[in-house]
Amino acid sequence: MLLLLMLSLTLCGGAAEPEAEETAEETPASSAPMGQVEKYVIKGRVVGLNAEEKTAVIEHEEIVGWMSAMTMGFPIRDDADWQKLKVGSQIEGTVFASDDGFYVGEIKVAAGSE
Ligand SMILES: [Cu+2]
Repeated sequence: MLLLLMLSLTLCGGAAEPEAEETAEETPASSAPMGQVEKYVIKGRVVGLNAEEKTAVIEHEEIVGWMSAMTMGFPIRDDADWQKLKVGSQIEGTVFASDDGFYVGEIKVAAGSE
């Protein structure tokens, strides 16, 4: 004998969530060439360095227009930039983002955290 107990829970209250006012993202009418590079200001602290990959793990503040605050790895292309970095460095730089990926350049290390 088989006893099937079906418990159906419906948690749908039907109350519509207030819709967040969305600011429509306006894409410039096809005037942007492919492979366009976007630039964003990044501020944060270096919490890890991977010399093999030449990536820095940066605990970054919100990158306005791109992403919220988090800790993540960023490729560093410039040797001059790379040599400035130490774990613990407080940095400010520019994220260059394109269809090919992203990297951090134009790095400035805050005085006292070199
Ligand atoms: Cu991030």
